Amino acid sequence: MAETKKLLKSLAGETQDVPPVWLMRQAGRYLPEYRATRAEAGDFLSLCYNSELAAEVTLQPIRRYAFDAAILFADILLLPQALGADLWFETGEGPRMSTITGPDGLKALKGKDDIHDHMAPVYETVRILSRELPSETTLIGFAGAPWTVATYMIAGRGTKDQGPAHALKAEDRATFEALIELLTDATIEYLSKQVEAGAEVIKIFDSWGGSLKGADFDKYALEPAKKIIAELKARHPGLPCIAFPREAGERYIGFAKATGADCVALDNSVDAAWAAENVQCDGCVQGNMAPSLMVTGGQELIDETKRIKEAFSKGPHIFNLGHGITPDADPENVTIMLEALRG
Ligand code: 1CP
Repeated sequence: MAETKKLLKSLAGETQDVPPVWLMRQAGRYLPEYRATRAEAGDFLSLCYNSELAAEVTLQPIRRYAFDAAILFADILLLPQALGADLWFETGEGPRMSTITGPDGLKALKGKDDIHDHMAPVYETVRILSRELPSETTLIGFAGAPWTVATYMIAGRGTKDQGPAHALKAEDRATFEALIELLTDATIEYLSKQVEAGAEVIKIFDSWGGSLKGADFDKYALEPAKKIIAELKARHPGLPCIAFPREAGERYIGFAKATGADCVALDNSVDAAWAAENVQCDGCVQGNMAPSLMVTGGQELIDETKRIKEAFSKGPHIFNLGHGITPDADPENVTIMLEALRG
């Protein structure tokens, strides 16, 4: 069947004069209406598990900007919580979790099929969204990639260099690999339920994928993505999948083919002209404007929007940032970017 939604057309390999557009973290603190709903919910995790309010914040940027896609409002760290890890957010600092430092921590976790009661509110958010979104808007479900989620479970927090996860990999490879395997299998079950609830596309966020090198990148970034995508496509034929191995650099080359992804999301450390030649040659790419331009704006924002659109104009492209929009972004700059892109 020919796709009618703009985002699905690009994912099916179509080149469009004006690419579809959405922004990572498009529902977030830069929007006053998000801050109001978050205050109503109480805190960030309560917002994630309140289906009505999570759907509301997912819809806010669609109403304001008519983006071509909505991304489910949730977080990659809900999955470890569903597996039994403690999770809380320190105000102004970010996530904190119980840590997995050896076989005992791993044994204390639940099994891959034991997550669904905990995740029921997230699936309900997806069902609400698939009813309420405009007919031209595509609904994206997501999860963190096993490696990225593992870095938080092992360190108990966000880290600059993923040191604790690299250390466990070096010192207790059996525990490390068992954790990656559990997360891979649980992610398949989690995403499969999102699709059953109405997600039309799934995205796998490997935000720390770039810190894996050589054979480790193949084993812990590429192979898990390949397994997740293959199993999801077996269960849901034709399901489009976006992979985001952030800061993979040269390893972006061939990543879509090797994993079966329909699209790779590019971070803003790679040049658009280079990526058009070396990555887009295999199919759809997403990205890759620097999030800082949404803070600084001006003529540079307009020029850079047009440059990226032009660089990717000869193949399928989804316009996006190279990473999430930041809380200090000016909502007016999003409008300026959309005008530069859509004309
Ligand atoms: O309101 C707030 O104060 C919380 C800020 C926030 C938001 C808006 C967090 C905490 N998570 C989210 C939502 C979120 N997270 C979405 C929703 C959809 C969207 O609008 O894009 C998604 C897809 C994520 C994914 C996510 N969470 C990633 C992968 C993408 C990325 O940004 O690299 C990661 C690494 C996280 C962990 C996380 N959650 C929140 C924070 C501050 C962090 C980063 C922690 C760190 O390492 O410093």
